[in-house]
Parts: sequence; structure tokens; C-alpha cells
Amino acid sequence: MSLAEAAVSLGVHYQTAYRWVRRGVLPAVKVAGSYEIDTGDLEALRRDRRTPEPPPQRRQVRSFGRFADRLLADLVVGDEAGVRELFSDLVEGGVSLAEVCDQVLSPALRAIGERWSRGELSIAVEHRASAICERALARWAPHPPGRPRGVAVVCSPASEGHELPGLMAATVLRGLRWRVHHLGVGVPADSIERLVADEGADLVVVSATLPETLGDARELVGRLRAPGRRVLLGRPGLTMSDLAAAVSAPEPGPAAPAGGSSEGAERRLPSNPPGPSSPALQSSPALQGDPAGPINGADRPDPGAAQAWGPG
Ligand code: B12
Repeated sequence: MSLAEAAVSLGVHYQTAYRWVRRGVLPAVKVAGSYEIDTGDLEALRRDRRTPEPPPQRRQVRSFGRFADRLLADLVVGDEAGVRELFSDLVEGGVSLAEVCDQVLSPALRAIGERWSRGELSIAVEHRASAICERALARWAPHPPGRPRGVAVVCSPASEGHELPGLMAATVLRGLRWRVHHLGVGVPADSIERLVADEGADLVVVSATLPETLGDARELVGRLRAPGRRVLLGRPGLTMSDLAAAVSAPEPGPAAPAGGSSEGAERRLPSNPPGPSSPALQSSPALQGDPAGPINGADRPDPGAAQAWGPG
């Protein structure tokens, strides 16, 4: 059937149905310049929209420390199979991807970084460890089936060379049913800006790791802001649990200036229950109204720091 017929059948405006096609929510093929919709796909979308999501089966882990230690040991000796097995155990056991990233992967990577900076691990071992993590994580980042929540772009300023935090963000967002375009690192700002517009992104996540790239990251955030689009900036001290909470939080209200009020986001976020697995929610200076966060500490006190975190 045609897209116009599908829109009528779903009881939505033609433009809404068109947007769903563009975002991959409603599969369609182009025949002689017009979209054709399969009735099976239409019915699947109708069912999806009616069915509430089942609550996820959660696994309570009291201490993640031993998993982080196990991961670190596997990474140091390059045991990729061991790393994959550990990830599978955790994710299939019901641990959220955000927790795996924040509580297991990040501590192990930080330990790798510390050992490398003390000269105890070679650059080769550190590179091997990151490559193993990338491959292991990518396995958990397929495009989600069903109707996505929206379109997200995950990127970093061109000066940033750390790709893993962005990959973590992409993985977590896909797990939350976002359709994610993950651009990796080294992409010029102009090109990111174009892609964000072309894909009609509802959400952009900019990830920065080095203090030196934070300025570029903020500039990028500023460029990517647009009405109806949230732009979040992540950096050390913030976590994937923060990201998950932020994208689940309501969008800025009508009182917020175009593109959202970062200050509003700062105030709103602490009201998200800070789970035991989300220490940054309690400790992040950005969330406590102190702009001198772990990165900003090396920076000038920055009244715009709040913007680094809030919706754009
Ligand atoms: C792997 C690694 C590399 C790899 C990266 C490979 C890859 N594919 O990613 C390579 C070899 C490229 C690399 C290069 C360099 N690195 Co390096 N690297 C690391 C290491 C070991 C892990 C990085 C990582 O993935 N961290 C992920 C986790 C562990 O960090 P995190 O920031 O806490 O992650 C959280 C947040 O980012 C947040 N988050 C991410 N996105 C978002 C989004 C939102 C919205 C929110 C809310 C949250 C959020 O959630 C994450 C998960 O909890 C770190 C050690 C460390 N402490 O991080 C050093 C480290 C970051 N590197 C460091 C350095 C110095 C460098 C180099 C300058 C080295 C050099 N002389 O060339 C270059 C810089 C390259 C560049 N231009 O960026 C230093 C930085 C020191 C500093 N100034 O702070 C570190 C800390 C190592 C150290 N102890 O000295 N590095």
C-alpha cells in the first residue's frame, strides 16, 4: 500500500508516517519514486505501538570489583575470548549495558591507563586492550529491532582520539532502542553538522575524554544545537548511567529557551534516583552545580560547564 494509505490506516498524519519511514521505524521500499509499505510491516508497527515494553529482568550485582579485576587480567594478557565470555555472562545475566560500561569496562580501562602512564604496560598492550574492548562491545551494539525511540548521533570533536567512550554511548543508546549513527573519532565538525541535519537527529551525544579537547567539544555542542534536538556532552566524571537517565528524563519544558536549558537539566538530573551503580550521579561536580569538574579542574572555571551536560 502507499505511504498515504499506511498513514490513514495507522491514524497518523502523512508527515509522521514519512518521518517513521526516514527513521527506519516503518520499513518501506521506493517504487517509481513513491514509498510502498508491506501490510505485515504495518501490522508489526501497529502491534509495537500498542504493546507496552516488558520490564527488563534485572540482575543485582553487589560488587562489580571482581568483574573489573577479571576483565583487567584478561585485557593485560590479551585474552579476547575471556573478555567476550565475561561480557556475555554479565549482559545475558541481566546486567545493563550502562553498568557493564561504568562498573566493569571503565575501571579496567582506567587501570590500564594508569599502568601505561607508569610505564608498566607497553603501548602495544594498551592498544591491544582497547581493540579487544571495541570488538567485544560492538557485539552488543546491533541496531535494535522494532520501533526506535528516535535517531541519535554519537560523535567526538575532531581533536579527540579516544573512541571507546563514544562506542559505549552508542551501545547503551542502542540498548535503549535508539537508532544510532556512531561516527567514531576524527570527523571534522562541518561534516558532523551536515550528517546530524541529514539524518534528522533527535539526540546528539558528543563525547570528550582529554581535557584538551573539551573546548572543541563545547564548540561542537553549540554548533549542533537546534530546536527539538537534545545535545549532550559526556566526559570523564559522567557515566553511561547518567546518559541513560538523561535520555529517559522528560524533554525540556516550554519555558526552556530554544534548544533546552542546561541549567534546568542540572536541576532535574539529581531527581533521577541515583542508583548504587551510578556514583557519578552523586559525585559529579557538574551535577552538584560546581563547574570545576574532573576535566574543568584543569580548565578555567567555566560558567558554561553546565551546558556540557544539559540538553542542548
Ligand atoms: C585506550 C586509551 C587510548 C587509546 C584510545 C583507543 C580507542 N580506540 O579509544 C589511544 C592509544 C588512541 C590513546 C591515545 C592517547 N591517550 Co589515551 N587513554 C586510553 C585509556 C587507557 C582508556 C580510554 C577510555 O576508553 N576510557 C573510557 C573510560 C575509562 O573513561 P571515562 O571517560 O571515565 O568514560 C566515561 C565517560 O566518558 C562517560 N561518557 C562518555 N560519553 C558520554 C556521553 C554522555 C552524554 C555522558 C553523560 C557520559 C559519557 O561514560 C564513560 C563510561 O563510564 C585512558 C585511561 C582512562 N583513564 O580513561 C587513557 C588516557 C585517557 N589517555 C591519555 C593520554 C595522555 C593519551 C594521549 C595524549 C597519549 C599520547 N601521548 O599520544 C593520546 C591522545 C590522543 C587524542 N588525540 O585523543 C591520558 C589522559 C591524561 C589526561 N590529560 O587526562 C589517559 C587518562 C591515560 C593516563 N592515565 O595518563 N589513548
